[in-house]
Amino acid sequence: MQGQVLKIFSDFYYVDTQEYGIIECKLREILKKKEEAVIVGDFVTLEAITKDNKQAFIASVQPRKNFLSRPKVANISQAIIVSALKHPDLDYEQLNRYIALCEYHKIKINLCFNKCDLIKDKEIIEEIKSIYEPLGYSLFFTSAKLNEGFKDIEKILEGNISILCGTSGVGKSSVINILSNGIFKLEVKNVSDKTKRGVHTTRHCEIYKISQNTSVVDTPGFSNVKFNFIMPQNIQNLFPEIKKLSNCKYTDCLHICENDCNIIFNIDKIASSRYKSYIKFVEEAKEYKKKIIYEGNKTESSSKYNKGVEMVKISGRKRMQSRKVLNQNIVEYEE
Ligand SMILES: Nc1nc2c(ncn2[C@@H]2O[C@H](COP(=O)(O)OP(=O)(O)O)[C@@H](O)[C@H]2O)c(=O)[nH]1
Ligand SMILES: [Mg+2]
Ligand SMILES: [Zn+2]
Repeated sequence: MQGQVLKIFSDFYYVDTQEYGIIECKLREILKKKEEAVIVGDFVTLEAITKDNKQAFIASVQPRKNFLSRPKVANISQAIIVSALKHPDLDYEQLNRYIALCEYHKIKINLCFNKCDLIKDKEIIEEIKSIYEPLGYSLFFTSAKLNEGFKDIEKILEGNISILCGTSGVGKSSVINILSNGIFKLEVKNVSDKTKRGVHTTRHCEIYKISQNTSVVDTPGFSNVKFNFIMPQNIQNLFPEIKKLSNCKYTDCLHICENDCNIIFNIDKIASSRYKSYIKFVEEAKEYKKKIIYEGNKTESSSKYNKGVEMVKISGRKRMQSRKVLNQNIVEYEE
């Protein structure tokens, strides 16, 4: 029997099957040995199902079409990045971070701007449109409070597994409650007045099936994703508008302060908030590059501290012989 993992809770895997609905499963020993052997969204094969069809074991996992590592979820067909226009205020860098992350995973991007009921002047909507429409993303303006703007989102959900991501408090769970037409009643927490941020209520990734072939994934607000896993040179691939103009004189141009840079030449064509995020992510990626170079250079397996400074301890085999030893060797040889 086949099924899809909808959620994981401690050692239990809740697998949706066509035949018997949701079955509580455990992993076969062989799968336990592998880290992340089974994650939310995986299509799995079940065996040893109990007589009452309520429990089983996961025997194997089908190859993943794609997967996100933070939050851990597999086989996603598109992302809906949710932001609030107010409470919390729209955070362009955070939004660009999610966009870049989805670009990195090659997941189709849709942008949902929620809490439209809280803004009086519509200027911000025009600004958002001017920045993000030219990038080719679909934009949706919604109010979960007034149940407005969801018709178009419903259309794009059909037949897809859509992940809702965005900072905590922007209204992801409220949006899912509306999209599920009352099937689900996810817990929604008040945004704390002090910080205007939501209290974390969604702690795990979970797939909600709205109909047989339509699901949405609620994710915890994860705001601390950094681009410290990619080379600086590759950040431009996550920004369609920068990538499009990146035929600079030097192929390794990072488009920050180089001469003959086509991006800097065309800087008025790029939204300043987007370019600012680009530079920030490049800086984060530089940390990764430094680490790679450092680890590539050190040839030992351990390091030690000397007066608080980390010293690389080079293994005997790879250490260059000192001149003194070399000379001694020569002397010995001559004897
Ligand atoms: N005014 C207004 N408040 C909203 C809207 N959507 C959600 N909220 C409120 O925002 C808070 C956080 O919502 P929640 O769905 O838990 O956000 P999540 O952390 O992204 O899942 C709750 O107090 C919701 O009632 C909206 O469209 N307008
Ligand atoms: Mg939530
Ligand atoms: Zn350049």
